[in-house]
Amino acid sequence: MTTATHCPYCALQCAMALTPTAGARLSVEVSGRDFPTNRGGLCKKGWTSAELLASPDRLTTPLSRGDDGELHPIEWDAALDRLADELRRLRIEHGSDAVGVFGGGGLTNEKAYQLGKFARIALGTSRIDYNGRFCMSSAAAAANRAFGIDRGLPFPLTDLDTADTVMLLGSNVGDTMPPFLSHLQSARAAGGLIVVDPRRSTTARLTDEGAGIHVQAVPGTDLALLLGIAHVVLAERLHDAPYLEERTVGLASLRRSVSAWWPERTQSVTGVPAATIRQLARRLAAGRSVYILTGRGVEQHADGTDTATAAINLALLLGLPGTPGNGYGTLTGQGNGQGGREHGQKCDQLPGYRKITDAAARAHVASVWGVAPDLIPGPGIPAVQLLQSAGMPGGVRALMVHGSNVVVSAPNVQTVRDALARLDLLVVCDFFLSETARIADLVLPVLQWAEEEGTMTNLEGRVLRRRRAVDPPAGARSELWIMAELARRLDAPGEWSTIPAAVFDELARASAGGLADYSGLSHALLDEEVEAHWPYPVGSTGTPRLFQDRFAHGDGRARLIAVRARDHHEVPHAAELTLITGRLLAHYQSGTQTRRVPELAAAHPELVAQIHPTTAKDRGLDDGGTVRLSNARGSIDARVGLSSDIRLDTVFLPFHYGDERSANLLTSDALDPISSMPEFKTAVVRAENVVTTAHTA
Ligand SMILES: Nc1nc2c(c(=O)[nH]1)N[C@H]1C(S)=C(S)[C@@H](COP(=O)(O)OP(=O)(O)OC[C@H]3O[C@@H](n4cnc5c(=O)[nH]c(N)nc54)[C@H](O)[C@@H]3O)O[C@H]1N2
Ligand SMILES: Nc1nc2c(c(=O)[nH]1)N[C@H]1C(S)=C(S)[C@@H](COP(=O)(O)OP(=O)(O)OC[C@H]3O[C@@H](n4cnc5c(=O)[nH]c(N)nc54)[C@H](O)[C@@H]3O)O[C@H]1N2
Ligand code: SF4
Ligand SMILES: [Mo]
Repeated sequence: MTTATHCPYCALQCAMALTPTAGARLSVEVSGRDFPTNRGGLCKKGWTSAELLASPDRLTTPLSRGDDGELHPIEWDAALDRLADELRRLRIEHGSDAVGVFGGGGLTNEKAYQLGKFARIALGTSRIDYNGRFCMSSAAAAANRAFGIDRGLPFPLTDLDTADTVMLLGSNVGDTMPPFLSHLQSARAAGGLIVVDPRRSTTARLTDEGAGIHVQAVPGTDLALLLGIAHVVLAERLHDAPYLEERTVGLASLRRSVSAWWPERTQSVTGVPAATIRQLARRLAAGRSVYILTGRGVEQHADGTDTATAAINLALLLGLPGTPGNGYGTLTGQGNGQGGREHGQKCDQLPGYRKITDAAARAHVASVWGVAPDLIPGPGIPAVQLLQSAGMPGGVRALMVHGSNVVVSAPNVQTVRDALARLDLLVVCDFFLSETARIADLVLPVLQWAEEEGTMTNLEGRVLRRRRAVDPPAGARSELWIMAELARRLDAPGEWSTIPAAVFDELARASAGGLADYSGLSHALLDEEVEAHWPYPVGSTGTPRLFQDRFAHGDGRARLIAVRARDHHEVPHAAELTLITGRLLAHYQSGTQTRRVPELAAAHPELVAQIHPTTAKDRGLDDGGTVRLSNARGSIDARVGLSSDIRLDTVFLPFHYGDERSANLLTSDALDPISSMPEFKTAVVRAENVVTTAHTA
């Protein structure tokens, strides 16, 4: 029997069908399934996703570090007893906040919800955060302050299908969500695809031959660019005055904040010609159906929230949000990057996208959990600080990791590796021995996507069913079961169901009345394949489009928020380069899954630094040779990949490799003051030739 489900990887959540293959090496075969986001298409990560179900690397028993320093198999009961004892001891000796939890945007809604609840009332800790901090936090913070709500795309993706102008800021969907490209055809045909990226990326190349404009700005100057475009919009009276009057507040201060960003000044900061800046403003204003979309390229900066805010300001000046056929959005990344940020994994949030500091929210959630509101701890600390606090006075002494490979993907990663080494106890739940699992004291093997039931919320805020198609290997356990078993051993209050549909029902009740209201949904309803965009309160049929009548602030109006371009923490001098980091088509995130798929590993077997031929020549670097990239934080050797698609002052590394090939050895942990997003996208590095025979032999 064929099972209808969705891809395990990114937020596009392409629909797929899994068909059992009797006797074959793989237990199921993948085919694309028609669905609005992917129209039957899949990228090669999706096509090959089932390979990992039968991977020889699969963990099938808990592993515990012995006195010899090695990981050894251990029975489940013994593992959980030992873990519960340790957690209890740490709590008694050092207080509840000595135990931390690190979640992931790949977890189903059910697991993300249960993890937030587990941290707060089974462990009693405030110290929970998750890898979405590295991903969606700046865009979320910007949307919350401008619109009063954060749903990545406040409209269905198919709305783009008739657009004549789409501006992609720091997003390379051509590699990161290939089936997305079908939604850009209309804008390309109208000559209106605008891509802002320091690289001529796969997506930027789609602007060739009259299909649009590639804006190859200096990395990290997007905020200035957006202020410059807004300046032209106002100076040339291209703004939508009636919309601004009726639907927004803050125009006067916004006007002042962009007044000094005339095109020539903007050019001097961004490297974008003044004429192009004027052309962009005019094109955006002239479009009939216009969308502005941001990706990690502009958000993963120490000024990411202000940059996303500047993009929203521009969209508001043009009257896009909430106007039919127009819009602003951010492209959520992980499979459940949207749902993962709504149900309580964030250090300051409770389910339903509620604030943990809001007394009424606490009372509501406490009543669903069956505890007194006082039992729910206050706000914790965001991801980077949480990780770096490990083993420090007042920091966590134990950490439970569910769905992240932090020793590869966290910024300035050597500090995180050092911090985790100081822990009394590191527990990693995973299905592979990721780089983080490798250094754990206890590894608990969990289920993969096609082995469990659940729900995911895609980049459009659409809630989807993930379905079980194969039996898990004996020895692996569901995370709901692990949490229930630990909760029982810790004498935790409340109910701890192991049935995903039941946990969903509880989540739905906990979310009722919140911004992300799922209360009208259930697994049974979702099984009917209804189009379920949240908010979906009881009695409604969901909300495909937000903001049509009002924004989510009390007065119904959006906020224009004046933001300022700041100097960067690090500026390249003389021969230094700006390192930017990002993704390749064939690999996913820290690479722990995709590096285990032979076809994907073969596509990018080693770390390659993309560098301009002229830049390389100046440094004596040859194509295929080895470059050493270094700064005060670390040093990496990479294969040289010459390409005139990148700026002369910039070098690009993917972050999909572990250990000494981790791009994050070089990235900065400078944080955005509002979102706590780290500066993943720009770091200053030196680049030198390394004479080695290893690569060339
Ligand atoms: N193949 C693949 N697909 C994925 C993922 C994956 O790991 N692999 N991960 C998923 C996840 S979690 C996410 S968050 C999304 C991310 O999806 P994207 O946001 O598309 O991914 P990135 O490659 O991180 O960054 C996009 C682009 O930003 C550019 N960039 C870097 N610095 C700057 C800058 O200062 N300004 C501007 N304007 N651009 C800059 C890079 O050159 C890059 O082309 O992808 C999802 N899809
Ligand atoms: N330099 C640089 N660094 C970056 C970025 C960048 O652009 N540049 N991007 C950042 C972004 S946007 C993101 S989202 C992060 C992602 O980086 P990570 O958080 O490291 O993400 P993954 O590599 O997907 O790690 C997920 C881990 O959880 C496991 N896993 C998958 N599903 C489940 C599950 O259901 N339960 C459990 N327990 N485990 C599961 C996988 O096997 C894997 O080991 O990286 C960030 N780091
Ligand atoms: S685009 Fe994303 S969801 Fe679609 S097949 Fe590829 S990884 Fe899976
Ligand atoms: Mo992400």
